[in-house]
Amino acid sequence: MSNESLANLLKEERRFAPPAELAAGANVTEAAYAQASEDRLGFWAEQARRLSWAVEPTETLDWSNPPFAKWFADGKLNVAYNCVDRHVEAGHGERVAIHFEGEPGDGRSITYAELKDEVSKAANALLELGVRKGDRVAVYLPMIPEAVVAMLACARIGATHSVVFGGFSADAVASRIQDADAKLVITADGGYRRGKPSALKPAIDEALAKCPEVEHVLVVRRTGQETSFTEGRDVWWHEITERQSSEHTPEALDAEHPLFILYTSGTTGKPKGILHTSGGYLTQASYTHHAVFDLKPETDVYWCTADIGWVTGHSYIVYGPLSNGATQVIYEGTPDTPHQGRFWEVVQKYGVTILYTAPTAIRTFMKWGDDIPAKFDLSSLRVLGSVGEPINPEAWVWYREHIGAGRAPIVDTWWQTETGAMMISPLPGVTETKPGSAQRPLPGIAATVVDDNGVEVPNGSGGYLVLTEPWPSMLRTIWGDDQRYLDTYWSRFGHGYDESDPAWRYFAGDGAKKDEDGDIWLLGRVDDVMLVSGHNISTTEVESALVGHPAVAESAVVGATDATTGQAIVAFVILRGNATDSEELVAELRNHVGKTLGPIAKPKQIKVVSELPKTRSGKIMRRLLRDIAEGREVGDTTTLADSSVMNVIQSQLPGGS
Ligand code: 6R9
Repeated sequence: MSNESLANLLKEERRFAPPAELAAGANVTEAAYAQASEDRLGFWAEQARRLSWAVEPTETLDWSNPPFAKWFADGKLNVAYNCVDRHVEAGHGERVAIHFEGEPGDGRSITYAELKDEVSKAANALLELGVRKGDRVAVYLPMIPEAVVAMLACARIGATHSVVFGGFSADAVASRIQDADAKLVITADGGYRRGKPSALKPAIDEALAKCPEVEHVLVVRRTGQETSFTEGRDVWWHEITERQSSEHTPEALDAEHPLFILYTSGTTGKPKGILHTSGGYLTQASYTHHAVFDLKPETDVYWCTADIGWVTGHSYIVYGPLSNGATQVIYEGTPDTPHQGRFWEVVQKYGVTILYTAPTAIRTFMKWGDDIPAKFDLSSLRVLGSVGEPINPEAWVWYREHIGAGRAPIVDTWWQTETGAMMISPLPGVTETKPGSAQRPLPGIAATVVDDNGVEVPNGSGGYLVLTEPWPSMLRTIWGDDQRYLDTYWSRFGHGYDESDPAWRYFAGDGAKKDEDGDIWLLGRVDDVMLVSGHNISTTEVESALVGHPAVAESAVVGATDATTGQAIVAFVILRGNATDSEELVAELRNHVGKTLGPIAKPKQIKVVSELPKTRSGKIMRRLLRDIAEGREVGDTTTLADSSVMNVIQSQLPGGS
């Protein structure tokens, strides 16, 4: 990273100490860092004991064939038992596991005892349909409780689930079903989005024309809309589950038994099926949820707004919270249906104490205005989380002030589908937080920043984020493609690059810097870093500078090929409600970036638009904007949350129709 842009982030001097009361009663204190650094494996062995094992592991890490790890390999457990039955057995059967809030305003609360019955019936239904341990099951559902039940039912019988986000096209679903070789699909007639039923089943019907191996489709009735049914293949979820016994004995599975495959889109190439296994994954998902959110299962009401089709939904709606016996909210729909205060209404209704959401959502709430959250009682909130992208300081401070009443600590959690669980994050009762920084590797996690040659950079410098020790919830491989696993993550630095280097280094693909205290600041995907007249400039920093101007609500920055400077910075901005597009404003924004980051970072062009192309997890697809900036036809849009957005953007640009 160039030094001029680094200097900018170093200017962020605001600091926020943890609230004294939270610190005094925190689940995890400063001592955990020292304990874990003295004996990292002993630390994880202790965290594994937070779970119930059918056979306790005696071995912690087997790293004899790096970078293929085995954690707790001689232990046996059942993940669903850990998430459901053991809480009932401990006398918490009457505790609510899920408060479901449907978009149309319907809902139901499900206790742990009820969840146990539902998961057992679904497990029995899967068995009746011929699904066996080791088979793959694709899940294509809206955000309804059945999504959680379906995943846990798979885990219970040892089937490996592959959840595909409900917004993906038939083609995207088909390629994922084929790659995982799934034998059964669980879907629904539809779900509610933006005030109306939106069909899901037609995409499955279309996809399955190309997937002859799929034997059955289980269909949940959510909307009641007209749905085509293929005799012999399709089965209604309610019909088959109703007649099942609510007794099912969970099988003890090997710690390394495959729990799920989740496809990450990646910027290029075919999606990668990230494989996660059971014991290590659950250990870290469970521990981090307990530590980073300071979860008190008796009193907290937790809400993660992610979709189940994103890794955040897997680890922090299903496995982390349920393994900890949490009470949580699951919300089906969009944040502005039927009104822009819907999230805050939900917080008030259920007394949510811990909220976990994404920077893109926070910036949208900022754009809608401070007066909207102000109408609701948000005083129950005590910890706020952020995930998915670097959070710009502007949004961080707004989140703290307007949602957290200037009191609730923010935990900015860095992790990936591949890491399975959180890796770098403040701890709410320990860390003095800095707006925009994920700060410090969690206890038991080793991460640093290296330069092009893989050498650790000194404090105050930038480079690439690497993970320097294996961790329990790490991906085990890319499904069916060990070589791609090695090439993508382990060949850029360390032993996989240079055999004389004894150390294995996981390359995360993110740019990062260390500040003077050694705290880590994430700078976005390395593929997105721009090279302008020989200077590396991170898209994140230019975007953050633009959003720092009062007229700008959101921005996305790309480097477009330029004959003179190599790459030129092109910015797409969404204005706030009270600002209008004009030449003066564009000039002012360019100057504002110049003043904040230095003249080299001034965008060559600024284009005002009303939408930005995003994945469902809120990540901007810069690749598509680069296509526009370089005048090419727009590439593959199948992983966009809303595929019509690219047409909208193009029609708003000069020469657009
Ligand atoms: C959990 C998740 C992973 C990529 C990751 C990074 C970005 C996620 C972040 C963050 C800065 C954070 N990312 N959290 N960047 N600060 N707190 O998002 O998984 O969808 O696989 O994306 O997201 O670029 O490499 P996934």
